[in-house]
Amino acid sequence: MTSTTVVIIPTYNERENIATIVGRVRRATPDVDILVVDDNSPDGTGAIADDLASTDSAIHVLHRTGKDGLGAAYKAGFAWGLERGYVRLVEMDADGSHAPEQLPALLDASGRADVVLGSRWVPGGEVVNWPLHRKAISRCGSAYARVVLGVPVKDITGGYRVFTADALERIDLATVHSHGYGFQVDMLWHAYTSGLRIVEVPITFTERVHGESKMSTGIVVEAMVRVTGWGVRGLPARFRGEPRTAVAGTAGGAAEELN
Ligand SMILES: Nc1nc2c(ncn2[C@@H]2O[C@H](COP(=O)(O)OP(=O)(O)OP(=O)(O)O)[C@@H](O)[C@H]2O)c(=O)[nH]1
Ligand SMILES: [Mg+2]
Repeated sequence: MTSTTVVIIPTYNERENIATIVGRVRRATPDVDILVVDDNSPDGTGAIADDLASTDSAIHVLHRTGKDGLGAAYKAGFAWGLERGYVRLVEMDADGSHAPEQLPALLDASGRADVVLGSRWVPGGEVVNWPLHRKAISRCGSAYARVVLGVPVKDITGGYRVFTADALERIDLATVHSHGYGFQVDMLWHAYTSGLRIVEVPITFTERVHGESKMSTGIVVEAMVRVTGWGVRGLPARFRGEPRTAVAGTAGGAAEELN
């Protein structure tokens, strides 16, 4: 292995997207490896990923036996990457919502942070092709989690992130239990309470064009219930005023201490 960074792309029925996203990552960041984590997609995504890997040694595929949720896929991908000694591990969706062309800015910011969040809701960030109600749900979800958990970041639910290996080792992944949408909030909550330095970098998020969304009301409700539970459990520590570190910044901009 020569690369120190791996982009982990979880897939479930992403046949129409997988080759495009892998190609874009390779072009945007030629020095970075890719791990596709496929949950035995019925549409054959895993076989397409195998074909891509057979002609490019930077591309790897982890096959899992069945659909087990985004969180489980990422945890398996993180374990794979940590075992192999990568120092930066990136989360990216397969559906084109996260532009690989913006990855260099995120990687750049990871030089001064433990966790970099690609953020839709900081100045310079934006969302393309989302109806107003979807923007409202996402912003309200982030705002709710921010207030209930006391985590001072704008985009708590986003899934375009860079973790250092050290950060993942400090987060006890075995204690991150959420499977679905809540996984991203859960990871951030763990990162924050572990005292990790968190930076937000603006991204342009584009709604998927091909394939089906795996978002459901159940996933959103799971996330809300869990967030409320963590918030209640975290209250004593907040009242005691226990210090936590979080840093927010923008691409190229100076990091700003938030608390
Ligand atoms: N391996 C694996 N990947 C999954 C699973 N659920 C979702 N994914 C992948 O995780 C990424 C994000 O899922 P999306 O369906 O795009 O969820 P979303 O971004 O919240 O919703 P939309 O963009 O509206 O579709 C995509 O690459 C999916 O293929 C799963 O159970 N297992
Ligand atoms: Mg998506």
